[in-house]
Amino acid sequence: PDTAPWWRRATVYHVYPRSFADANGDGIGDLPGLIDKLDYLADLGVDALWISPFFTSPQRDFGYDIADYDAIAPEYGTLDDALRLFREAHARGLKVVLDLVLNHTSDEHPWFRASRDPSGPHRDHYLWRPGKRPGPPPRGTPPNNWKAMTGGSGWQHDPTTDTWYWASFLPFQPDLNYRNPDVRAAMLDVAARWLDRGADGFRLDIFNALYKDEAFRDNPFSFRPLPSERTPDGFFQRRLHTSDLPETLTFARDLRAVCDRFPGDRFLVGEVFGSPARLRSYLGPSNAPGLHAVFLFKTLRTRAAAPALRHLLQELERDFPAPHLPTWVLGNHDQIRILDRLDGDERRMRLLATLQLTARALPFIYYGEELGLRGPHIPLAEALDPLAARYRWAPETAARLLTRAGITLNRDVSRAPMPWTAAPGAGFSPLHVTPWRPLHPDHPRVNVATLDADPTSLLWHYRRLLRLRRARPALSLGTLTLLDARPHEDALLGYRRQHGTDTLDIWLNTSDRPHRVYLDGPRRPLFTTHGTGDEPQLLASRDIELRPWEAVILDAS
Ligand code: TEU
Ligand code: CA
Repeated sequence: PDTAPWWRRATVYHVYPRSFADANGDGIGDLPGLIDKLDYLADLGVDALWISPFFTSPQRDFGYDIADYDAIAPEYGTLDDALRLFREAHARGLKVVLDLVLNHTSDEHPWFRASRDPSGPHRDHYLWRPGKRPGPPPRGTPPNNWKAMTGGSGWQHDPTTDTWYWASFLPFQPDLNYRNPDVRAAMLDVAARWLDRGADGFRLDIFNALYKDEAFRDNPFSFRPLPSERTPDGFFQRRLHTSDLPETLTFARDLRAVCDRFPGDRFLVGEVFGSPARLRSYLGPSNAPGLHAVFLFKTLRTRAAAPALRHLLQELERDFPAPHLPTWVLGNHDQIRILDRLDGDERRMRLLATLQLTARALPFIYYGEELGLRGPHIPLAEALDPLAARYRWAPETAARLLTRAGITLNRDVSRAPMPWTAAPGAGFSPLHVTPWRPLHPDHPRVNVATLDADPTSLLWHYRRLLRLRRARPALSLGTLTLLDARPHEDALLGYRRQHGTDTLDIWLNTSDRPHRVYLDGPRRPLFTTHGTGDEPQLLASRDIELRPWEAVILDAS
């Protein structure tokens, strides 16, 4: 019997609710729209949804600026809709993971409004400090040298009181003060209430920023910041006092304890950045567990070439050995879409998707990835993303270069409406209304209905892989060992997944040439990127020839 918690066998589908499906025709995706599409998601073969924030918010960062953690933004629906979403998802065997933004609230949250009053009871809910030199900038100076994740000083001046508040991300997202026990308790209660309402877990937004140095000491300057510490404006510093404080791990354990009070393996995945050791630390030791998983963003920067992929698998096995489970992300709402990163090369995309869904990892599929959705062209100057607004002055070429380096300035591009049909408007809204952001011009070709009708499509590639993943426990629970790809290790990647008597071999050819793989025993091909799944099974022989850019899954049980 399979006693593993659900998330060990799950594939998670990431929904950006504003862009998924619009039920009431205002051009904005909503919860009733998402509920209408649950059959599609269940049929796709995913096991859980992670939904970007849908709580009450001025939407300046599209929900990552929350003004009420217990209410649903009216454009997305009502609390009843959220409860119905949980029920309908659960009825289809789908878990629902919410996006919990603990680090900061909106500056329109009642706590923050109240905290502007230095003598008010909520003053200490946020990080208010006097400046180093009094007065408004540029003469007055902030309390210390800390930089925001988005570049520039993260201190924001309040002219009425001549004090500064700290904001790790954007100025309208003031950081909460987790050294205040009232804040800790209140935010743990937010989590408990959503778990009680039926949420199966949380994705934790910029979790590593929760605690800041108690003494507000300056961060050290660095000419060589870690990749995760690079900001778009070039002000480099080490986030020694603004990130990854030990207190954050203690909080992770407290949050885990809240989850563990509820039945059904409630799940926590952290958005954290940094070295593997640092990331792993959030999982805690087995006798004092923290988060269940952390995102590993290196999976979305790897090129589709056998040597790099082999190296990545080796790293993941070394850094996150069982019982840890690495995660595998190819894209999210902050990053350029995978197919754009691959310059539209769907062959590479299929190989990466095969790897993502057959490696020893918890995969996260960003909505539209299964269609090969690409980002429409949106000039920086027309972006609604507040991050893009900050860099509106940047020339397009600079923005493109930064994107290549892994810093996406215009996140609108990867948040295009989901194309459902070939009709004008792509079936995103019921009527022919203009969606909140432009559809990709390819939508008459790249949409659910059209790809559903084509058994060779990328959508069917995902469906077939997800079905196999469900049918074969080795693909989720199994160990991973690399297979010997010599003498073609530059072109071929092979690995074995094994769980009990269930054994599968996966081979990828990341080259333009055919390559032969020698097998050490009889194998039955179960899957190939180059087929539809209903062709007669090939007979086992001592070797198999992989066509250019082909991936195969062989039964080695
Ligand atoms: O993102 C945090 C973050 O630092 C990056 O993902 C960043 O947006 C990216 O590097 C820019 O290229 C989280 C959310 O995922 C993001 O959508 C929010 O805007 C942000 O936190 C603030 O809540
Ligand atoms: Ca709507």
